[in-house]
Amino acid sequence: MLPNARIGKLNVLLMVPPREKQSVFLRTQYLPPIGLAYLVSYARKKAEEENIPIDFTILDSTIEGLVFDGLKKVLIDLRPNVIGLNFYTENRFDALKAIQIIKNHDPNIVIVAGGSHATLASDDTIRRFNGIDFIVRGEGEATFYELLKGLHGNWDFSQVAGISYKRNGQIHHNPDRPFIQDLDSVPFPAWDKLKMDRYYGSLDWYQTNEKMGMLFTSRGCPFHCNFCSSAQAWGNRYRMRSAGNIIEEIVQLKKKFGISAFIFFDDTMTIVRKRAMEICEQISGNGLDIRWQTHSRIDTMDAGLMDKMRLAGCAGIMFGVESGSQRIIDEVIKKRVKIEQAGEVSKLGKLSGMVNNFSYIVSHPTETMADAELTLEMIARHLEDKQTAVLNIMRTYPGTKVEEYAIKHNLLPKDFAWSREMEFESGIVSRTLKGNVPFFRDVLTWEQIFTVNSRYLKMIKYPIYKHAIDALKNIRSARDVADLARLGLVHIKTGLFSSK
Ligand code: B12
Ligand code: SF4
Repeated sequence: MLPNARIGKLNVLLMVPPREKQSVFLRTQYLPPIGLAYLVSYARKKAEEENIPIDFTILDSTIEGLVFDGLKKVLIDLRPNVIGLNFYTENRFDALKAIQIIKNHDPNIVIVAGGSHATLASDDTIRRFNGIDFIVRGEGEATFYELLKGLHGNWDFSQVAGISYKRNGQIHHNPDRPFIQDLDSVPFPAWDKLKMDRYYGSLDWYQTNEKMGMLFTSRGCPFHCNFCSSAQAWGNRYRMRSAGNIIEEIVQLKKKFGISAFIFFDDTMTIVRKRAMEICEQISGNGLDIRWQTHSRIDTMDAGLMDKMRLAGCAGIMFGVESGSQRIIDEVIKKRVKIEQAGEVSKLGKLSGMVNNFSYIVSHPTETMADAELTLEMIARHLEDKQTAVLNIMRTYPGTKVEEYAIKHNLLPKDFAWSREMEFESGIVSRTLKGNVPFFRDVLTWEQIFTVNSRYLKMIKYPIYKHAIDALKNIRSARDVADLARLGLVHIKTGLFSSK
C-alpha cells in the first residue's frame, strides 16, 4: 500500500535483514554494509542542503545478532516510518519475512527494497513479494534520496527514475536512472552509523581475521562473464574514483577507527593500469602503512604492477579464472583471457612472495569431466606456486546468461520463480549455505560435480571434520539427510576423510 499523505518528518531505518538464527558460517569475515552507508551519506548531505528533515539509522542485524523474534522491539524502540532493506538473492526470503513482521506491526511503514536481487529480479520481486512499496533499482544513492523527497512532498512517483512500484494493482517500472558520473562527488559512506570496530575480515584468505575496513575504488566492470550480473546491475561500465579521493578515505578510516587492514572490493581494481599504479604510489608515498587485498583479472596483471601493489601493502589479489579449460573460457564464459596467463600470474605471485587466490567454478554449461580435470590441474599448479585457489560450484543467479541458459534448457524446476521458496535438487553441506539459490547442473552429474569438489578439498587439505559437525547441525529435512549421505559417500571415495 502506498502512502497517501506526505510524511512530515522522515525517520528512516536501513537494515541488513534479520534471520531466524544468526549464522555460524560468517566467522572468518564480516564486512560493513557499505551500500547502505552510501545511501545515508548521500541522502544526508542532500537533505541538509535542501532542508528536508530526515533521521537515519542503519541496523546491521548480523552484527547485532538480531533474529526475527527481536524485530518488533526494534520497531517499537526506533519508530521508523520508512524502512529500507537490502535484498541479495541469498537473503531474499529473510528480507520478505522481516517485511511481513514490519507490515503486521504497522502497515503504514513504507517499505523500500534495493540491492542486487531487487534490481535483477525486480518484476518478480515487486509482483510477488507482498509488502514492498518501492524497489530502488541499481545504483541507489540518487534514486533513494529522490524517493525520500517524494515521500516528504507527497509526489506523484511516476517521475522518479530508477524505481519500481505497485499502484492500484498495477506494476510500474520507471525508466532506469543514469549512473553517477563523478564518483568523487559521492560523500564517503556514513561510517558513523555503523559499529566499525565490530567488522573483521581476512588478508590471508580466511586463515585468520582482523579488524577490517572495506572500500571501493571503482564501480562496475566492462566484461560480460556468463555467471555474473555485474553488467546488468552496474551498466557494464567502469567508473573510477581518483587516487586522491581514495587516499583521503583511507586516512579517515585509519584516523577515526584505527583501521589499517582493508579490502578494496571492486569488481576489478586494475582495469586501468595507470590509475592502479597511481593509487599504489600514493599509498606508499603518503606513508599510510596499511595492508590490503583486492580483486583483479589475470589479463591486467604484470610483474611491474604486482610489485608496485605489494610495496604499497597489498597482501594478496583474488583473480577470477573460472576454468582451466580454454574452450569453457572462450565459448561458454566469454571471459576473454588465456589460461596460460593464469599460470604466468601464478608464477609472478610466487616470485613476489605474495599469496594470491585464484578462483574457479565447476559445473559450467556444457562442461565435461575432461574440462573439469583441466581446472583441477590448474589448481594444482597454483598450489605448487604457493598460491591459493578456491573452487565454487556454479549457481544460477538472476540476470545472468547462466540463468538464460538454464531457462532455455529446462534446467530449473517447472514451477520455478525467484519468489517461490522451494527445495532444489543438489546436495551440499548445509541449508545455510544453500541460500535458496539453485545449483546449476548441465552435463556433469551431481556425483561428478561433488567428486571434483571433493578432490579440490583434498588438494587444499580442507578440515572436513570441523565442517561436518556444522553440516550435521543444519539438517532440517529428509532431503538434507539424503544430500549429506550422498556427499559423505563421495568424500569417502575421494579419500577426503582420511587426509591429514
Ligand atoms: C562485498 C560483496 C560481498 C560481501 C558482502 C559484505 C557486505 N557486508 O556487504 C561478502 C563477501 C560477504 C559477499 C558474499 C556473497 N556474495 Co557478494 N558481493 C559483494 C560485492 C563485490 C560488492 C557489494 C557492494 O558492497 N557493492 C558496492 C555498493 C555501493 O553497492 P551495493 O551493495 O549493491 O548497494 C548499492 C545498490 O545496490 C543499492 N542498494 C543496496 N541495498 C539497498 C537497499 C535499499 C533500501 C536501497 C534503496 C538501495 C540499496 O544502493 C547502493 C548504493 O548504490 C558484489 C558485487 C558488486 N560489485 O556489487 C557481490 C555480490 C553482491 N555478491 C554476490 C554473491 C553471489 C555473493 C555470495 C553468494 C558469494 C558466495 N558464493 O558465497 C555471498 C552471499 C552473501 C549472502 N549470504 O548474502 C552477487 C549477488 C548476486 C545476487 N543476485 O544477489 C554479487 C552481485 C556479485 C556478482 N556480480 O555476481 N559478497
Ligand atoms: S566475473 Fe568479474 S570480470 Fe567477469 S563480468 Fe563479473 S566482475 Fe567482470
